[in-house]
Amino acid sequence: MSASVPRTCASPTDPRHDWTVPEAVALFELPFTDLIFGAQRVHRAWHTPNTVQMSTLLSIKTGACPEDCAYCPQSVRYQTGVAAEALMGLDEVLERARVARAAGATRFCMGAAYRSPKARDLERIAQMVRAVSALGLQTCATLGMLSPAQARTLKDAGLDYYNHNLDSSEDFYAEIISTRSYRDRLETLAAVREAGLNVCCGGIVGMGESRTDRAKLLVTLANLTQHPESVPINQLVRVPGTPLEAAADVDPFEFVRTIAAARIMMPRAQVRLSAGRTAMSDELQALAFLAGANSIFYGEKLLTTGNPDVERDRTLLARLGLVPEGLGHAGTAPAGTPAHGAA
Ligand code: SAM
Ligand code: DTB
Ligand code: SF4
Repeated sequence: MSASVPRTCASPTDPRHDWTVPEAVALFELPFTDLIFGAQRVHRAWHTPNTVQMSTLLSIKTGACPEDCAYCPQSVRYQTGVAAEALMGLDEVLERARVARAAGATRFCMGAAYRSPKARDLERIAQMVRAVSALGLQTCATLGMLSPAQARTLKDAGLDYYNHNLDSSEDFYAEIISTRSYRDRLETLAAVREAGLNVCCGGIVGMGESRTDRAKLLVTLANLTQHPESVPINQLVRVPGTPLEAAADVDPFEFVRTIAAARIMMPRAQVRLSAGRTAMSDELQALAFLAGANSIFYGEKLLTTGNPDVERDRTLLARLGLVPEGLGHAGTAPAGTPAHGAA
């Protein structure tokens, strides 16, 4: 590995949890090819190369959210044209899950525009989790803040992953959300972990945050007692009507650097090239895979905004020789295990 990429593991099987902000910033500051090379080395030591995990999203409860997240089209405070919809019925959710499975997704992620779920809704969502799980799909939910008891209810229903993003550094967070704190988010993550669920937690690039904010977000994630199993890196989708509708472009290479730093700092995680792909060229997405992304959101829609259509993604993966997880592959390393002495 390039001498300038720091060690990534405490031992050959245990990733580091003692990252400092200067170390993370130093990763971002590496010459681009050194950073990508370092990320690719880590990626190949811990994961089967050329395999991409595919998650399909479904908004099961849309809009009218009381929170004020400045990026979000679903906040009741912004005029974004998103029509509010009540919690979806079980049959429709199942139908959408079947379509996702037939298209090749292995994980189905149900998102709800809640600050936190009410007891009655959580019971209905637990039923959805049971039913989607019975289709043989991995299940994920993102429903806002959870208490420890709510997290256990979802675990008991068979939920595999819970998504709850930190979004940015603690410092920058206060500029984009006022209705709940960073600490609230960390408490939900702790409840999710405590319940035995896999953690899906990442952030958004392009909200006006600095490189240091991006580095600090990754340090917070990488220094959790256990790294998130899944780390979505979203590029802001600028939705008209939200406070961030005119946020400045971020250098695409900075987005790729964020993916590479996440890969190096959390070697075992699935790093997801998440929202924002409709605005990205095929070449930029290829760079993100080269930087260690090994997961995508798959299907025409994210929650309320667009995503590349299935055919386009299949073509892109085929052009790059990337194979959807679950369809067999050419590589050798089992996921999450260092294959040849990651250092
Ligand atoms: N309401 C729940 C919550 O906020 O925890 C779950 C749904 S919320 C839409 C899930 C995540 O989507 C947010 O934390 C944020 O990271 C991401 N997101 C929302 N709007 C976005 C946008 N315009 N661009 C990129 N990511 C976005
Ligand atoms: C995540 O990190 N990104 C997804 C998922 N987790 C829930 C959501 C992206 C939402 C983009 C805006 C929208 O479609 O409403
Ligand atoms: Fe509500 Fe989640 Fe959107 Fe924030 S990100 S406004 S909590 S739906």
